[in-house]
Amino acid sequence: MQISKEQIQLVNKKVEAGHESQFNFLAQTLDSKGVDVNAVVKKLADFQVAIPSWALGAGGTRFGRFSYFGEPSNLEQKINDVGIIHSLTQTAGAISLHIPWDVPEDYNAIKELAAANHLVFDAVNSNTFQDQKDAKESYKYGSLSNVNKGVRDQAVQHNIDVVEIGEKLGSKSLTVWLADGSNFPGQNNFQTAFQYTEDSLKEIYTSLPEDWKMFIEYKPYEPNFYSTVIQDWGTSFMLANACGDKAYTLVDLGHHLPNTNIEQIVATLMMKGKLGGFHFNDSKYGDDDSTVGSVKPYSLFLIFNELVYGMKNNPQNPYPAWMIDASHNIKDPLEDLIQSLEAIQEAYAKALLVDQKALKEAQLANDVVVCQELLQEAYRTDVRPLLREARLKSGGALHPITAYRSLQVRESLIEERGKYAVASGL
Ligand SMILES: [Mn+2]
Repeated sequence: MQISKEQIQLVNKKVEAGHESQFNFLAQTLDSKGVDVNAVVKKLADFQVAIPSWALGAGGTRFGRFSYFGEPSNLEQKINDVGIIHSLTQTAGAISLHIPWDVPEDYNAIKELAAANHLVFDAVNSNTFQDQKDAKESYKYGSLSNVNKGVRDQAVQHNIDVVEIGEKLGSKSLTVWLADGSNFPGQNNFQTAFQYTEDSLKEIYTSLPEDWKMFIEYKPYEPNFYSTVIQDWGTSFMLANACGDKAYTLVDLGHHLPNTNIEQIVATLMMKGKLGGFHFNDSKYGDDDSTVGSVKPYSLFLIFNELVYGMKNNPQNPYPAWMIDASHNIKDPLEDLIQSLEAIQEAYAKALLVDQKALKEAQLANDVVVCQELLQEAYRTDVRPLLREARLKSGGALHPITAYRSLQVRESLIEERGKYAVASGL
């Protein structure tokens, strides 16, 4: 199923007048404060977030998985789903593939399908956290850090194969996330595990094409519960530096212990030119994979405040690769992703409204109260009319969730694919 521009226009018609008056009022208010509203709207329209191929079906926990009907069961259907989200939101112009779950059979056909859906291929993700069918070695005790050289070699080769697949699709980056670690004290030698990981990453890095980047993701726990080899941003940063200029740290919002100051991590990495990628989600306790902005929207805003500052003031840092990394257990995955995109855009828009000049002055004067007022002034602005204007200008839906439901997208997908189609992946 595909959604046409005409269908979206028809749905928009009913709410266009209301939007216009709300937008004009906000634009006037912001204009009087010296905000260049058109520039903000353009930035929102340009901001694109990749959707990972594994987020389109129902996820699950170790206790159970509750299927969502009409899930995409092959790569073509996954691309179609992202195309649907993109046509409604105009914010999801890229897809991120997981190998070996999504190896294309016909590369040209897949590239054509993506292009027809106005999508590009974002980072490719390797998988050394599961054993693959007919694999010679097992990752039960780790992959790039394994004490057995045969296992490490297999894991390195897998990453090289993933890069080759990505090259055929037009991807420009590889994301490495390791499940490596230990479940019990004494199980691993920390120093050896780190050294093997560094050596393995360097080997992968050597095979990286000239115009590619390698993102190194960190996580403090899970699936290993005593230690992980790449536990935090500092470890990832050390490994990226050991590899070279094309290696970067990737920040995943869910991969932090509770109350970690993620905005400060973002600021430090950007200052050092090493923030390569960013994974959005939200959580209450840990890596909960919840809808972006559903639990801690103010934290997300503070993080975006640093991202906006970094994108403006840190030319040494490349433009980060944005991706949603979440899993949906009880919602329609497409609706959840639309909500996530809205929350990302909202936090971004609010961060763009922060009066950076006044903030700098207040910081220099040690006026703590004004510093807080300036951030909260931006945060308290209802920026949703700006998001709607950006979508309207790009041909998207003013209210994507309402449009998704009134166009009966899920019903059509179930009709097309059958009720019990199950997404490939985890
Ligand atoms: Mn992630």
